[in-house]
Amino acid sequence: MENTLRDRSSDQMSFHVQDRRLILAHLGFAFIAFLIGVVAGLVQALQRTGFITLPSNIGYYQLLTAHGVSLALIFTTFFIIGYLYSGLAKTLGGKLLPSANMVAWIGFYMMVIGTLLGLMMIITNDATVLYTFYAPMQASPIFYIGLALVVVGSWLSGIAIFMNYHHWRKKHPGESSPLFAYMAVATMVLWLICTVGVAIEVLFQLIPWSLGWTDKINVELSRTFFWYFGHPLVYFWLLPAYIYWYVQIPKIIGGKIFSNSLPRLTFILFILYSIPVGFHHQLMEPGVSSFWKFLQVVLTMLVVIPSLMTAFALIATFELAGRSKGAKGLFGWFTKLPWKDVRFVSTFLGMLIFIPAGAGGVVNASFQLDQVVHNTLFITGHFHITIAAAVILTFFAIAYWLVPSLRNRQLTPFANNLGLIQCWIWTIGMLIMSTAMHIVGVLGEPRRTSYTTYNNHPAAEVWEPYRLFTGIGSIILFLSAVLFLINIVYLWFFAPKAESEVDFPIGEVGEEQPKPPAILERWSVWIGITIALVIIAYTIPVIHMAQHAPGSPPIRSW
Ligand code: HAS
Ligand code: CU
Repeated sequence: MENTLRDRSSDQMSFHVQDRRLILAHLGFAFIAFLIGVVAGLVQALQRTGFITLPSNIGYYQLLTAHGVSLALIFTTFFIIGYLYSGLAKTLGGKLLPSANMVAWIGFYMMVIGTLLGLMMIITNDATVLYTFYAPMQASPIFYIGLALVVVGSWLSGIAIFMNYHHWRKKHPGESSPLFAYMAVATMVLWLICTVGVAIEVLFQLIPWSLGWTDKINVELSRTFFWYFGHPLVYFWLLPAYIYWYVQIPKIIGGKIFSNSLPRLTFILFILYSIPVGFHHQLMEPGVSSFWKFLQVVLTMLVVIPSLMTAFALIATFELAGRSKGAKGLFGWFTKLPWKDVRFVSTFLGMLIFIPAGAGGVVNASFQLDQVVHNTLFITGHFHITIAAAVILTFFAIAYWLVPSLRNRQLTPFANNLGLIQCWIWTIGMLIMSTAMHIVGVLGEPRRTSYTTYNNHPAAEVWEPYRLFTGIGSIILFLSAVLFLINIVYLWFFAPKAESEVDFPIGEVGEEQPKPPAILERWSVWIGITIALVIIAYTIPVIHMAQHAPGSPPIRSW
């Protein structure tokens, strides 16, 4: 009986049972990391703003590491990979390749083991090195080995995605691939090229040094390898959100995808320009001549262009959708958007916040302005309104339909309304917290510091009111995170079963749109140009650093 039920329901399911398990495993693990990350985030924020004092056996920097690693590195990676698999299964024929599923599972388990090793070291206070794990602070080798496992596991996920795509293309010669699949492949191409940097840092510098095989580490070189990875990392977070904005939001708002070529070109530009720009995180560092910094600043400004293309394409999509529903006047389309649908509203709030977030990014990237904001809370504010607002609000929106869709349940009006409340609370909390961080950063408050009044120095006294707002914002955010998790538990286990196939919104391209140029699908060309740009932007400064930067012995700063 049980079996027949399962067979019958799996026919109606929107996903094949093997795919469902794989994707749910990724999402489930991501939500656990989210829970750990937001708890650590709240406690750390309350300490930092002076609201509470921590017990002597828990350190501020330890919590900050747990917060950054669980949310920025682990939650994102698992969620993104799960989401990409889901879209691939949907758009490449309804089912993932069984051989690719095998690879995907191996990748999943490697990432899980790596995460557990890393978290264990953070809990035992042997890896209090923050999410950027800068040398010469030295963590336990187990922490770095854990990181290496996560990276290599994610490569297998990339390979699984490429296998599905390759299989589809072989079966459909001459056709251009479905937009979702194309964008998923582009995201993973970016990821595989950029993670080479962190893999070199971890395998050839951090692990041998932490095992005591080498006494010193070339700090400047390690930071360079890190940021070669660290900047495209932020686009690895952003691009899945863009996939949703380009491919799925049009369907949700009852419109059409604006163009079949523009999103592809956007993603190609991200691959080209997001990688040779890591120096914009190192503008204030010695050991890199200003010519190379300037070159990478120019490339950084170029990587802003695909985001501006996205902004205009989205507004056009909204307007066309509104007009097709009879909207009149310059802004009539605005009223035709689905303001009660959490799948749209949460995303739209993210888009709105991304406008000042992007402007802040341009401030950071401007050589001189970065001197004012570097290493201040302005940067912390910047990355909270990018990753922790624009991206995460989109991920909330995705989770709200993807979880019930995978569990064959309904996104009920109750869950939708709870989701609306939750995403608005998140937005308000984030605006309070991040605005305060941006302002107090310009007033000079450093980032990555535990609570201190600097001996009641007058320069620090002006920061007090902003600390209050930061603390209040973080409490509001935590409340929203709890609501999100409650809603996810409801959608996962308790929401009523769906009677028919659950909606997985995939937009259609307008009929009048031409077929995308074939060159956009010639990956070797784009990967080749990317490698050339990387070589131009990095070779000379890296050789210079390898020859001249002094080494440092390990430091335990906590
Ligand atoms: Fe950044 C530091 C520059 C984007 C994340 N960034 C960070 C760090 C993180 C991060 C985590 O140049 C800190 C790392 C650390 O720990 O030290 N960032 C940029 C630039 C962009 C940018 C130029 N960052 C992001 C994104 C992130 C992210 C995205 C995460 C997801 N960032 C920097 C620099 C630093 C930095 C320096 C180092 C600073 C330092 O000193 O340490 C650009 O990509 C931004 C382009 C975006 C736009 C916005 C387009 C708007 C859109 C929305 C459209 C809205 C619609 C709604 C459709 C140009 C697409 C409209 C509706 C209506 C009705 C109007
Ligand atoms: Cu960057």
